Amino acid sequence: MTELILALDVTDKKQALKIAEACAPHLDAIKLGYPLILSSGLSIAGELEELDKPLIADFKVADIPNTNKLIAEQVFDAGFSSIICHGFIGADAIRACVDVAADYGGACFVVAEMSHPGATAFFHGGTAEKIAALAVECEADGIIAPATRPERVTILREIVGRRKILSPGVGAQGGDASTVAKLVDGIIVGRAIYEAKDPVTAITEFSAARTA
Ligand code: FNU
Repeated sequence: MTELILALDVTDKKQALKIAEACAPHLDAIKLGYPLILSSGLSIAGELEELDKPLIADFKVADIPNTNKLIAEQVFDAGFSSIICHGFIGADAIRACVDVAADYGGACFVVAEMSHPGATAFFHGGTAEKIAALAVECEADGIIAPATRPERVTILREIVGRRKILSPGVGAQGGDASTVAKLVDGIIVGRAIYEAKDPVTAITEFSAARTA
């Protein structure tokens, strides 16, 4: 079954914890990024750990190898089980994240192609394909590929084989859950769940779309 991952980009800490608690039983993982961590601090990961769901740190790490290593260590020490890094940074800088993830028994996902409209300016023309190949070469656990472009996910799948593909862009960005769920290992959904009147009902719909 394709995993369902909540992007918890809620900047009010209380509200974030409330939504996470209500949604957790229906989720496979929770992804945290700059919006929540900058507003609430990295220690929010420790509080969310109580929900017993894997936590993915979406920092899209994109620095030199040593800095990436230091960032990744902070992330895994805080209780995350996965980290997302950019791919255009090259093999040595990706490997820094992959190695720290492996040391902690965690996972590293590499952004191969982003989901927003402007992403096509740089990721198309062979770049996303090169990054996906690099992710495999660096033994990353998987890639991030856009739910907004299922045809691109199919192309990237040919490159990464059985490595995981996690796909954001479902719902608010226009990606269709049931189309993408057939192509990837995990769909990432943010606003369509946390901005819904009833997030749990919204999750149930996304959950059903995975098997439709
Ligand atoms: P929602 N995200 C994304 N596209 O949307 N990490 C990417 O290419 C990517 C991401 C994240 O639109 C985005 O930052 F690499 O509200 C947000 O946290 O459903 C989530 O995926 C999508 O949120």
